Amino acid sequence: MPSHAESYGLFIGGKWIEPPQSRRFETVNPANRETVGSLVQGTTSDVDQAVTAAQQAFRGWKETPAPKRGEILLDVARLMKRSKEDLGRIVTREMGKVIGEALGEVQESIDFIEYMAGEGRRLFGETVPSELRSKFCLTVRQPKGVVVCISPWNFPTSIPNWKIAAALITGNTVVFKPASGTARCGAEVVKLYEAGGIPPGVLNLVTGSGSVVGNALIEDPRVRTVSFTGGVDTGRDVYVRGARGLKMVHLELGGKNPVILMDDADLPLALDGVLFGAFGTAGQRCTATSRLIVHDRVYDEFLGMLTDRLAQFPVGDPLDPRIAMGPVASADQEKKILEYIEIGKRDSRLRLGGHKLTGGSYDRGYFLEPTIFETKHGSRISKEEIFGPVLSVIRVPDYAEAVRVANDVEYGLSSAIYTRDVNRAFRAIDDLEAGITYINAPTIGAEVQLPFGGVKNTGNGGREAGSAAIEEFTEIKSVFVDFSSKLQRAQIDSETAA
Ligand code: UN1
Repeated sequence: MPSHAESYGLFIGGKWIEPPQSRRFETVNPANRETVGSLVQGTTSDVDQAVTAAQQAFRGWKETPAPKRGEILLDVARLMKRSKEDLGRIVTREMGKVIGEALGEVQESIDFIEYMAGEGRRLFGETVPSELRSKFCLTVRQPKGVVVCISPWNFPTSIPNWKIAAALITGNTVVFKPASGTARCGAEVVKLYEAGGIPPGVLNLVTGSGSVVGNALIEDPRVRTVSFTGGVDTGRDVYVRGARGLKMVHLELGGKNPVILMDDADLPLALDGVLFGAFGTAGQRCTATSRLIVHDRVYDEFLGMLTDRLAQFPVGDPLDPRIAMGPVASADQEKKILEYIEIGKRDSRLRLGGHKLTGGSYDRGYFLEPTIFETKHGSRISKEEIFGPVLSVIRVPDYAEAVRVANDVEYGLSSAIYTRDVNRAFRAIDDLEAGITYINAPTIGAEVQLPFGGVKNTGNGGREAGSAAIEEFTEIKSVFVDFSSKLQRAQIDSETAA
């Protein structure tokens, strides 16, 4: 797996192909603007071929026993372990997150693929009693068919794997479209599945724009399920397009994740958590801590601790293991975050940071200062997703107000509370409107064996990862086996059956 700029075709029907007259696009390292990958700008005809290949491969893959499908996934995981360092470096070079986090992300991919391989020997259904004698009732899980996976740039290997491994173990075939900005990572993931022995057509890759490739995939009538992670506006559009075809559309969208810091919290512990939650991945996680809701009694002390530590927060080359925060992922990201910083300056108090970093090697990339605003609940920066290293700090008088503020946003992905009061911690599990709640830990860092997703505008009610991943990609069939050798009519004969 070389680390210089590399060129990829599309992967359709088990072959890497270069469509005639195809145009290409390049991905760029946000730390220094070097070219990282060259990929095909897919067209609607490429989409058509990929869906055809996936459809043709479906029956064979569905009929492959699930434990055998799991063995292939285990081989993919084994290969990924072997190339973890190389893949991690590509993640860092293409996306900009620091190398430790990139390796963590690749590990998350490996963990999930292994977890799903094990599912090949479970895929549990239910057995349920019948109201009639000599009758047996059960459910079985069946694949949906051709599944489309559209993934974002912020977790360019693990989010694709959350989708692909779950879709494959359950017997679906896949067409995968990675975010264009990190499409090389997507292609590298597909290469590992190819090397692990995935049969032709079972996993296909079409790179290119959302407006051409993404929309054509979502609208193809042969596709029954779309799994999408990305921004809320795009997600809404994906949902509407899918709805026209009555498709199952799985959405993982934004967040405005709060950490509540109570007056009895372990402040040094919370400090480490808030720094990691807010500035890890330069704040570009759906789960990033973007609001810190602090009890009045510890507000000044904690803000002092936070700004002291951030004054020595190393921002720079993300391949250097001493660096805590790399660049933001692209010029577009930088522009949007700087716009939010300007919005914040109008109605909030800029406490730290707020600038683009310049001089020396900073000039080659998209480096921003970690930024802290003191704001009031209701300001735009306190409510809108910024997706960058910008933390809004809000002072509250008590727990009740902290929860009110935490919940009064359109999203509900992750949430956290720091407190030593066990009753309050359990109360918060009940009170916080979010798909994920952490007690005495930051809002980021979900583990793969638990469901992942959120409430309100974070999605449309589904979850991925954990046991929920199986729900996402299967249809449930209810089966009634009558071994009485006579007609037994449910609801009518149940009283008299013998
Ligand atoms: C995301 O930000 O879209 O919980 C996914 C976490 C990671 C996954 C984040 N395991 O922060």
